[in-house]
Amino acid sequence: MKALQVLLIGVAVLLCGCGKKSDGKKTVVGFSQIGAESGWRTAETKSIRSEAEKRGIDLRFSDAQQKQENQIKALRTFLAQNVNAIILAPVVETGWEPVLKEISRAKIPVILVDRGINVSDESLYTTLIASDFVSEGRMAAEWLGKKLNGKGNVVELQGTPGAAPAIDRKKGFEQGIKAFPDIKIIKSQTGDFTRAKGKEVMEAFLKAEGKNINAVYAHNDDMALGAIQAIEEAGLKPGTDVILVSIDGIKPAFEAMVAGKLNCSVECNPLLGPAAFDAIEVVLAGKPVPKKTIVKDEVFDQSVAKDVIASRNY
Ligand code: GYE
Repeated sequence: MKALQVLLIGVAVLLCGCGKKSDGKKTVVGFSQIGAESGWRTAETKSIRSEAEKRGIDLRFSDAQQKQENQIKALRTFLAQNVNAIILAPVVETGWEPVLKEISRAKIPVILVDRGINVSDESLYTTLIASDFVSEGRMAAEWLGKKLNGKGNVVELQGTPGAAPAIDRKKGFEQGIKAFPDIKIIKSQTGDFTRAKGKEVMEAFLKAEGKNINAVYAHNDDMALGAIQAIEEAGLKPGTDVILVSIDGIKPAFEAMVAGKLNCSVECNPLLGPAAFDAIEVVLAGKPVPKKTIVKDEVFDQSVAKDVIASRNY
């Protein structure tokens, strides 16, 4: 960065007083993260942490190890600490109303990132910043339908039960695949968004169905990468004998595409830090924010992987 640019940014930071409240104290934000189950999630955590640091925000980070009860505990701790705002990446869609009611009574804004929730009263959260998971599932189905020339047997590796991206990516894929009546989903099971579980479930699928399986649809890249290992260990060629499509677009997925083992990945952008803190600044300034911000995603397959891999940021 050139000296002038650095100077200008410095002046801008001083003028807007980012990260500081009017009393001169640092803005305190609690972030309840799901865990570290996937490359996507690690990238999201990094994005939120580094954006907080950049803006001089005091970030209280809590890792829930995939458990909703841990997230609820973390939210109550943030409430007791009287933080200025909360960022919540909710592991599942339901069960949030009691704790969100407590937070809402204290008038602490809640920014939902990456996953949505199911509440009867939408005023219990301030805003949601996420991708359109139904559309991601549909894009995966359209791509796969064409790749299989409209015919074949698919096995599905689902994300965490009850999680918005698992529910919606399943729904979107089922909608999209209807356009190809000769494509059947012959098995569908959760692999919990992890590589280890993806491998384990794929091993069971291969045992039961063997060469009957023409393709894998995985709700995230990590499970597809696990499935690739299982396919190789079964003596088959991933990417050729078995076609694989997944979602996220993390760097290791691009590497697998370049190696010819993964066929397609539908992007889901995890770099939500800047948008989350922009929303917090607007809300804390007393201004309105949109209820929902949808992050735009693209489809990448083997034909473009090599050209774009260097420009991938996560
Ligand atoms: O696709 C998956 C992760 O909530 C959108 O969670 C996120 C999903 C992501 O574990 O890899």
